[in-house]
Amino acid sequence: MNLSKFVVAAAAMSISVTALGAGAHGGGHGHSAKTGEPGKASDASRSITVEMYDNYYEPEAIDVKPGETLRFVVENKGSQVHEFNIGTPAMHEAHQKEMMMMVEHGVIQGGKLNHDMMEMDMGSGQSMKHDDPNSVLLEPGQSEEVVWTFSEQGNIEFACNVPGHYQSGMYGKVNFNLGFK
Ligand SMILES: [Cu+2]
Repeated sequence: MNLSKFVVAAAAMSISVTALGAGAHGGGHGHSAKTGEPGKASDASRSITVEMYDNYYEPEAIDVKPGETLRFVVENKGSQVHEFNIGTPAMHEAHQKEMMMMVEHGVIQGGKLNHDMMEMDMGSGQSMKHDDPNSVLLEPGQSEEVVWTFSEQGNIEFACNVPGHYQSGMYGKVNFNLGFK
């Protein structure tokens, strides 16, 4: 293989690895230090119901004590597929590109998820499964739980990264509040 072919192949490969890795975005990525880590329901100090609509959350913000474990009961009350994802703004931005790919591949179709497509092997064991512990992706009417142990501080938002939703305001602030009980 001559050099220019190699460069093209390498470039193509790095794009697909990024994109597919994104689709599977197998948990962690070492982001956990910034936002926290998956928690155990038995450690949760509170349970918070988060309702998702088109395109906003109720409540619009959450107060947490530094290091607190919360159990979120996430309900999609909208007519579109929505996500509840705990992360930094930069993580959400990166995840929006992955979700765009899920739309382009027909994994997310407005108010429906193509579960067969999500399971499909995209090569090298990668799939478009959406199974990170810091997020749930729900069809209208679905409800799922997320248990998360928050870090001590940080710039953290819960957000929906379905294309266009974050931009139309579907995110909320996690406020670290020492005095919060
Ligand atoms: Cu949404």
